[in-house]
Amino acid sequence: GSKEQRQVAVIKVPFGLGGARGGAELGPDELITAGLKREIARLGLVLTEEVRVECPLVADAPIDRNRAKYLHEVRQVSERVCAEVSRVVAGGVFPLVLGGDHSVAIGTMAGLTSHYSNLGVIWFDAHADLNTEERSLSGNMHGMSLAAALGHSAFNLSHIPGVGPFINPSNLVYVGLRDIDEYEKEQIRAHGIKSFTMHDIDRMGIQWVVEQAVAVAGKGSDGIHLSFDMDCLDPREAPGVGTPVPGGLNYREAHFALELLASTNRITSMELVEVNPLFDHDRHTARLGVELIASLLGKRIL
Ligand code: 6HN
Ligand code: MN
Ligand code: MN
Ligand code: MN
Repeated sequence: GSKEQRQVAVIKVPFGLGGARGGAELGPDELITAGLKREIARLGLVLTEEVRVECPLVADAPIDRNRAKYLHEVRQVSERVCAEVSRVVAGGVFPLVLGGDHSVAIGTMAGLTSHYSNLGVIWFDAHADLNTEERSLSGNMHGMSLAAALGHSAFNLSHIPGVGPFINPSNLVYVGLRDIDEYEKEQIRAHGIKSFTMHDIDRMGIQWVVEQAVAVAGKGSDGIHLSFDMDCLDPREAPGVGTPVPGGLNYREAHFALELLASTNRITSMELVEVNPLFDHDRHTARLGVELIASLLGKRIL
């Protein structure tokens, strides 16, 4: 509710080993430099703390022949993120997690499930992030976060200390999909995961899509997590991401979506991931990320 949104804790996760190419580990600092704390203050919110989760920058093992690359590192970071998110939520504070590549969402969701018995998840992304170690074509763990959250992959939420139940697929909903692997398509169909692709947004409009998404994620759930992968945006709006896909959300669609979510007062946590300064220009993507977080935290035009 709105009471929980008055206090915000920023949890920075400078981790990039789950991604397709390096640079996502620079995301948290880039978002801070782009003015995130100033925006939080302007909104009249209390920033209770700014935590930096210690993350490995290089792999322990020199080469990773596992199908899940850097599994050891992802697991370590997941445990740390889980502990921080869990502690923040227990204190009644809104957790704002800054990635990092999208594998950090494993730890975020683990921490949230320690508090919420039936967590809804709204996943803004060009990708479905449903691959398993066995079926991933890349081995990159940022494409496996939701498989871990649903319990489909060998490494999953249940391996993280302090975790609660798996995410129920009926309370998971996608917005912005446009690049889905064959195995992921099968999984979406098999589990009946509600998916609003770019086609659906074109057809129905972002307002209708967001209203439907809140209904799905909110049905019978005691909290709704917003996981926001910056590559849901069109690369012309957000070039600084690791895995850009043409044909994404435009500037106003993204803002309007987060303004609508804010107005529901139902979002209980947020993470923003995949800001990659190495592919950006003029800090454009991080600035947009800050603006979008502000919209979710209640910023209005007038
Ligand atoms: N992300 N489906 C592709 C893979 O490698 O599994 C892309 C994953 C992208 C993940 O952007 O968070
Ligand atoms: Mn993603
Ligand atoms: Mn993505
Ligand atoms: Mn620009």
